[in-house]
Amino acid sequence: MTHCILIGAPVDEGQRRPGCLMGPMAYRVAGIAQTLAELGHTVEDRGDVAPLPGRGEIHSNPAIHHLPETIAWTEALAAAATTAMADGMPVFMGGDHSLSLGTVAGVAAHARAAGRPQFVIWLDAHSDFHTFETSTSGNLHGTPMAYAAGRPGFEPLTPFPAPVPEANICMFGIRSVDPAENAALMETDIIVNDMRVLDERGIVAPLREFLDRVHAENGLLHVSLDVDFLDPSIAPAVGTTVPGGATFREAHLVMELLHESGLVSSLDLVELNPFLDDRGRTAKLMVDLLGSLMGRKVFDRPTRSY
Ligand code: HAR
Ligand code: MN
Ligand code: MN
Ligand code: MN
Repeated sequence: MTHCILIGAPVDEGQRRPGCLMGPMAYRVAGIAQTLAELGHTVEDRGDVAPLPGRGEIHSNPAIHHLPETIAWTEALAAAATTAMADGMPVFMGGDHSLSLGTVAGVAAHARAAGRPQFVIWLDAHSDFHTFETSTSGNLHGTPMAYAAGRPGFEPLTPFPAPVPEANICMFGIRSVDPAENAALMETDIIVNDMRVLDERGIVAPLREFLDRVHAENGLLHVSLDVDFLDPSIAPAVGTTVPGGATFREAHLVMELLHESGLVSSLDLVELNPFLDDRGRTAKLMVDLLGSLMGRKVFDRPTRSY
Protein backbone atom coordinates (compact mmCIF):
# COMPACT_ATOMS: atom_id res chain seq x y z
CA MET A 1 0.00 0.00 0.00
CA THR A 2 1.32 3.39 -1.00
CA HIS A 3 0.27 6.84 0.08
CA CYS A 4 -0.29 8.53 -3.29
CA ILE A 5 -0.17 12.31 -3.35
CA LEU A 6 -1.84 13.86 -6.39
CA ILE A 7 -0.43 17.25 -7.31
CA GLY A 8 -1.89 19.22 -10.22
CA ALA A 9 0.63 21.14 -12.33
CA PRO A 10 -1.46 22.98 -14.96
CA VAL A 11 1.61 24.21 -16.85
CA ASP A 12 0.97 25.39 -20.40
CA GLU A 13 3.84 27.81 -20.98
CA GLY A 14 6.52 25.32 -22.05
CA GLN A 15 5.06 24.86 -25.53
CA ARG A 16 2.70 26.62 -27.95
CA ARG A 17 -0.52 24.58 -28.16
CA PRO A 18 -2.85 25.74 -25.43
CA GLY A 19 -4.59 22.98 -23.53
CA CYS A 20 -2.11 21.20 -21.24
CA LEU A 21 -3.39 23.39 -18.41
CA MET A 22 -6.56 21.27 -18.51
CA GLY A 23 -4.55 18.10 -17.87
CA PRO A 24 -4.98 17.86 -14.09
CA MET A 25 -8.75 18.20 -14.35
CA ALA A 26 -8.90 15.60 -17.14
CA TYR A 27 -7.05 13.11 -14.93
CA ARG A 28 -9.47 13.79 -12.10
CA VAL A 29 -12.46 13.36 -14.42
CA ALA A 30 -10.91 10.15 -15.78
CA GLY A 31 -10.95 8.73 -12.24
CA ILE A 32 -7.32 8.85 -11.20
CA ALA A 33 -8.11 8.91 -7.47
CA GLN A 34 -10.66 6.10 -7.68
CA THR A 35 -8.23 3.96 -9.71
CA LEU A 36 -5.59 4.27 -7.00
CA ALA A 37 -8.05 3.71 -4.17
CA GLU A 38 -9.45 0.56 -5.81
CA LEU A 39 -5.92 -0.84 -5.86
CA GLY A 40 -5.76 -0.42 -2.09
CA HIS A 41 -3.70 2.76 -1.94
CA THR A 42 -4.48 5.81 0.12
CA VAL A 43 -4.94 8.95 -1.96
CA GLU A 44 -4.54 12.58 -1.07
CA ASP A 45 -5.26 15.23 -3.72
CA ARG A 46 -3.35 18.37 -2.82
CA GLY A 47 -5.03 20.36 -5.61
CA ASP A 48 -3.16 22.40 -8.18
CA VAL A 49 0.11 24.15 -7.49
CA ALA A 50 -0.14 27.93 -7.91
CA PRO A 51 3.15 29.66 -8.73
CA LEU A 52 4.07 33.14 -7.57
CA PRO A 53 4.05 35.77 -10.34
CA GLY A 54 7.13 35.77 -12.61
CA ARG A 55 9.83 38.35 -11.97
CA GLY A 56 10.48 39.44 -15.57
CA GLU A 57 13.63 37.37 -16.14
CA ILE A 58 15.05 37.57 -19.67
CA HIS A 59 17.44 35.46 -21.74
CA SER A 60 19.79 36.25 -24.60
CA ASN A 61 18.28 33.47 -26.74
CA PRO A 62 15.43 35.35 -28.48
CA ALA A 63 13.49 32.14 -29.17
CA ILE A 64 12.82 31.52 -25.47
CA HIS A 65 9.27 32.37 -24.44
CA HIS A 66 7.50 32.43 -21.07
CA LEU A 67 10.77 32.34 -19.12
CA PRO A 68 9.50 34.17 -16.00
CA GLU A 69 6.44 31.93 -15.81
CA THR A 70 8.59 28.82 -16.24
CA ILE A 71 10.97 29.89 -13.49
CA ALA A 72 8.02 30.54 -11.19
CA TRP A 73 6.56 27.09 -11.93
CA THR A 74 9.95 25.47 -11.40
CA GLU A 75 10.39 27.00 -7.97
CA ALA A 76 6.83 26.23 -6.86
CA LEU A 77 6.89 22.64 -8.13
CA ALA A 78 10.33 21.90 -6.68
CA ALA A 79 9.09 22.98 -3.27
CA ALA A 80 5.89 20.93 -3.61
CA ALA A 81 7.90 17.90 -4.72
CA THR A 82 10.36 17.99 -1.84
CA THR A 83 7.54 18.36 0.67
CA ALA A 84 5.50 15.53 -0.86
CA MET A 85 8.46 13.13 -0.97
CA ALA A 86 8.57 13.20 2.82
CA ASP A 87 4.91 12.15 2.99
CA GLY A 88 4.41 9.56 0.24
CA MET A 89 4.63 9.07 -3.50
CA PRO A 90 3.89 12.25 -5.46
CA VAL A 91 2.05 11.89 -8.78
CA PHE A 92 2.38 15.14 -10.72
CA MET A 93 -0.51 15.63 -13.09
CA GLY A 94 0.63 17.89 -15.94
CA GLY A 95 0.84 20.13 -17.61
CA ASP A 96 3.53 20.22 -20.28
CA HIS A 97 6.95 18.67 -19.73
CA SER A 98 8.58 21.91 -18.56
CA LEU A 99 7.01 21.05 -15.20
CA SER A 100 9.76 18.45 -14.77
CA LEU A 101 12.30 21.25 -14.38
CA GLY A 102 10.73 21.63 -10.96
CA THR A 103 9.57 18.15 -10.03
CA VAL A 104 12.90 16.45 -10.70
CA ALA A 105 14.71 19.26 -8.87
CA GLY A 106 12.47 18.73 -5.86
CA VAL A 107 12.75 14.95 -5.72
CA ALA A 108 16.53 15.04 -6.28
CA ALA A 109 16.91 17.49 -3.40
CA HIS A 110 14.95 15.06 -1.23
CA ALA A 111 17.14 12.15 -2.33
CA ARG A 112 20.30 14.00 -1.47
CA ALA A 113 18.97 14.88 1.97
CA ALA A 114 17.99 11.23 2.46
CA GLY A 115 21.48 10.11 1.40
CA ARG A 116 20.16 7.98 -1.46
CA PRO A 117 21.06 8.16 -5.16
CA GLN A 118 18.41 9.52 -7.52
CA PHE A 119 17.56 7.65 -10.73
CA VAL A 120 15.30 8.85 -13.55
CA ILE A 121 13.39 6.95 -16.25
CA TRP A 122 12.32 9.22 -19.11
CA LEU A 123 9.52 7.70 -21.21
CA ASP A 124 9.26 10.05 -24.18
CA ALA A 125 9.51 10.41 -27.96
CA HIS A 126 11.88 13.31 -27.25
CA SER A 127 15.12 13.53 -25.31
CA ASP A 128 14.26 16.99 -23.89
CA PHE A 129 18.00 17.66 -23.67
CA HIS A 130 18.18 21.28 -24.80
CA THR A 131 19.49 24.07 -22.60
CA PHE A 132 18.07 27.59 -22.68
CA GLU A 133 21.00 28.38 -24.99
CA THR A 134 20.56 25.57 -27.53
CA SER A 135 16.75 25.50 -27.90
CA THR A 136 15.74 26.73 -31.34
CA SER A 137 11.98 26.43 -30.77
CA GLY A 138 12.20 28.28 -27.46
CA ASN A 139 9.72 25.74 -26.06
CA LEU A 140 11.05 24.99 -22.62
CA HIS A 141 9.33 21.59 -22.41
CA GLY A 142 12.32 20.49 -24.49
CA THR A 143 14.82 21.19 -21.69
CA PRO A 144 14.11 19.43 -18.35
CA MET A 145 16.32 16.38 -18.84
CA ALA A 146 19.37 18.57 -19.49
CA TYR A 147 18.62 20.61 -16.37
CA ALA A 148 18.32 17.48 -14.23
CA ALA A 149 21.62 16.18 -15.56
CA GLY A 150 23.28 19.40 -14.40
CA ARG A 151 24.14 20.81 -17.85
CA PRO A 152 25.19 24.46 -17.81
CA GLY A 153 23.13 26.96 -19.78
CA PHE A 154 20.09 27.40 -17.53
CA GLU A 155 20.78 30.85 -16.13
CA PRO A 156 18.84 32.69 -14.75
CA LEU A 157 17.24 29.59 -13.25
CA THR A 158 18.96 28.54 -10.01
CA PRO A 159 21.45 25.73 -10.64
CA PHE A 160 19.94 22.27 -10.34
CA PRO A 161 20.19 21.41 -6.64
CA ALA A 162 21.50 17.85 -6.83
CA PRO A 163 22.29 16.86 -10.44
CA VAL A 164 21.29 13.33 -11.33
CA PRO A 165 24.39 11.33 -12.32
CA GLU A 166 24.31 10.68 -16.07
CA ALA A 167 24.50 6.94 -15.69
CA ASN A 168 21.40 7.10 -13.46
CA ILE A 169 19.30 8.47 -16.32
CA CYS A 170 17.61 6.08 -18.73
CA MET A 171 15.47 7.16 -21.68
CA PHE A 172 12.95 4.93 -23.46
CA GLY A 173 10.99 5.44 -26.66
CA ILE A 174 13.19 8.18 -28.12
CA ARG A 175 12.51 8.96 -31.78
CA SER A 176 12.88 12.74 -32.16
CA VAL A 177 16.21 14.29 -31.22
CA ASP A 178 17.47 17.67 -32.45
CA PRO A 179 21.11 17.92 -33.67
CA ALA A 180 22.26 19.96 -30.65
CA GLU A 181 20.65 17.45 -28.29
CA ASN A 182 22.24 14.55 -30.12
CA ALA A 183 25.70 16.11 -29.93
CA ALA A 184 25.29 16.84 -26.21
CA LEU A 185 23.93 13.37 -25.41
CA MET A 186 26.88 11.75 -27.18
CA GLU A 187 29.14 13.34 -24.56
CA THR A 188 27.24 11.78 -21.65
CA ASP A 189 26.72 8.38 -20.04
CA ILE A 190 22.94 8.76 -20.25
CA ILE A 191 21.33 5.52 -21.44
CA VAL A 192 19.35 6.34 -24.58
CA ASN A 193 17.03 3.49 -25.49
CA ASP A 194 15.73 4.91 -28.74
CA MET A 195 13.18 3.03 -30.81
CA ARG A 196 15.98 1.32 -32.71
CA VAL A 197 17.19 -0.27 -29.47
CA LEU A 198 13.65 -1.25 -28.50
CA ASP A 199 13.01 -2.76 -31.93
CA GLU A 200 16.17 -4.84 -31.66
CA ARG A 201 16.12 -5.82 -27.99
CA GLY A 202 12.54 -5.32 -26.91
CA ILE A 203 11.68 -3.22 -23.90
CA VAL A 204 12.09 -5.77 -21.12
CA ALA A 205 15.84 -6.42 -21.15
CA PRO A 206 16.98 -2.77 -21.15
CA LEU A 207 14.42 -1.89 -18.49
CA ARG A 208 15.42 -4.76 -16.19
CA GLU A 209 19.11 -3.90 -16.59
CA PHE A 210 18.39 -0.41 -15.35
CA LEU A 211 16.03 -1.47 -12.55
CA ASP A 212 18.60 -3.96 -11.30
CA ARG A 213 21.03 -1.08 -10.86
CA VAL A 214 18.49 1.10 -9.05
CA HIS A 215 17.85 -1.82 -6.72
CA ALA A 216 21.53 -2.62 -6.16
CA GLU A 217 22.27 1.00 -5.24
CA ASN A 218 19.16 1.44 -3.06
CA GLY A 219 18.13 4.35 -5.26
CA LEU A 220 15.03 6.46 -5.50
CA LEU A 221 13.38 6.25 -8.91
CA HIS A 222 11.54 9.08 -10.60
CA VAL A 223 9.47 8.15 -13.66
CA SER A 224 8.54 10.85 -16.17
CA LEU A 225 5.85 9.64 -18.57
CA ASP A 226 5.26 11.88 -21.59
CA VAL A 227 2.04 11.09 -23.50
CA ASP A 228 4.04 11.11 -26.75
CA PHE A 229 5.99 8.04 -25.54
CA LEU A 230 2.85 6.26 -26.73
CA ASP A 231 1.98 5.77 -30.37
CA PRO A 232 -0.33 8.56 -31.58
CA SER A 233 -2.85 5.97 -32.76
CA ILE A 234 -3.65 5.12 -29.13
CA ALA A 235 -2.83 8.51 -27.55
CA PRO A 236 -3.85 11.40 -29.80
CA ALA A 237 -4.14 14.08 -27.10
CA VAL A 238 -0.67 15.56 -27.34
CA GLY A 239 0.68 18.55 -29.24
CA THR A 240 3.84 16.83 -30.46
CA THR A 241 2.85 13.48 -31.91
CA VAL A 242 5.63 11.38 -33.41
CA PRO A 243 4.77 8.17 -35.28
CA GLY A 244 6.24 4.85 -34.21
CA GLY A 245 5.71 5.05 -30.47
CA ALA A 246 5.10 2.46 -27.79
CA THR A 247 2.13 0.18 -28.28
CA PHE A 248 -0.64 -0.40 -25.75
CA ARG A 249 0.93 -3.64 -24.58
CA GLU A 250 4.51 -2.32 -24.50
CA ALA A 251 3.39 0.60 -22.37
CA HIS A 252 1.49 -1.60 -19.93
CA LEU A 253 4.42 -4.00 -19.75
CA VAL A 254 6.74 -1.15 -18.78
CA MET A 255 4.32 -0.16 -16.05
CA GLU A 256 3.92 -3.73 -14.82
CA LEU A 257 7.69 -4.19 -14.60
CA LEU A 258 8.03 -0.89 -12.78
CA HIS A 259 5.40 -2.03 -10.30
CA GLU A 260 7.10 -5.38 -9.79
CA SER A 261 10.36 -3.62 -9.02
CA GLY A 262 8.84 -1.77 -6.10
CA LEU A 263 11.29 1.04 -6.80
CA VAL A 264 9.21 3.93 -8.13
CA SER A 265 9.18 6.83 -5.68
CA SER A 266 7.69 9.65 -7.78
CA LEU A 267 5.93 10.11 -11.11
CA ASP A 268 5.18 12.81 -13.70
CA LEU A 269 2.26 12.45 -16.12
CA VAL A 270 2.97 15.09 -18.75
CA GLU A 271 1.94 16.61 -22.06
CA LEU A 272 -1.71 15.52 -22.00
CA ASN A 273 -3.66 18.14 -23.96
CA PRO A 274 -7.34 17.31 -23.32
CA PHE A 275 -8.39 19.83 -25.98
CA LEU A 276 -6.92 17.47 -28.58
CA ASP A 277 -8.39 14.29 -27.10
CA ASP A 278 -10.92 11.94 -28.61
CA ARG A 279 -13.69 11.48 -26.02
CA GLY A 280 -11.18 11.28 -23.17
CA ARG A 281 -9.44 8.18 -24.46
CA THR A 282 -5.90 9.46 -23.91
CA ALA A 283 -6.66 10.63 -20.39
CA LYS A 284 -8.26 7.26 -19.64
CA LEU A 285 -5.29 5.39 -21.10
CA MET A 286 -2.87 7.38 -18.96
CA VAL A 287 -4.94 6.58 -15.86
CA ASP A 288 -5.02 2.89 -16.87
CA LEU A 289 -1.24 2.93 -17.25
CA LEU A 290 -0.98 4.41 -13.78
CA GLY A 291 -3.18 1.53 -12.62
CA SER A 292 -0.66 -0.95 -14.00
CA LEU A 293 2.20 0.98 -12.42
CA MET A 294 0.43 0.78 -9.07
CA GLY A 295 -0.33 -2.91 -9.14
CA ARG A 296 -3.28 -3.75 -11.35
CA LYS A 297 -2.78 -7.16 -12.90
CA VAL A 298 -4.72 -9.09 -15.51
CA PHE A 299 -3.82 -12.33 -13.72
CA ASP A 300 -2.27 -12.66 -10.29
CA ARG A 301 0.76 -14.75 -11.26
CA PRO A 302 3.79 -15.10 -8.99
CA THR A 303 6.10 -12.18 -9.71
CA ARG A 304 9.85 -11.96 -10.05
CA SER A 305 11.29 -10.92 -6.71
CA TYR A 306 13.88 -8.20 -6.46
N1 HAR B 1 13.21 19.08 -29.49
C1 HAR B 1 12.07 19.88 -29.86
C2 HAR B 1 12.16 21.27 -29.29
O1 HAR B 1 12.99 21.54 -28.49
C3 HAR B 1 10.79 19.20 -29.46
C4 HAR B 1 10.61 19.10 -27.98
C5 HAR B 1 9.30 18.48 -27.74
N2 HAR B 1 9.23 18.05 -26.41
C6 HAR B 1 8.12 17.52 -25.93
N3 HAR B 1 8.30 16.90 -24.81
N4 HAR B 1 7.09 17.45 -26.54
O2 HAR B 1 9.01 15.75 -24.90
O3 HAR B 1 11.36 22.09 -29.64
MN1 MN C 1 1.11 31.67 -23.63
MN1 MN D 1 8.87 15.33 -23.04
MN1 MN E 1 7.80 14.32 -25.88
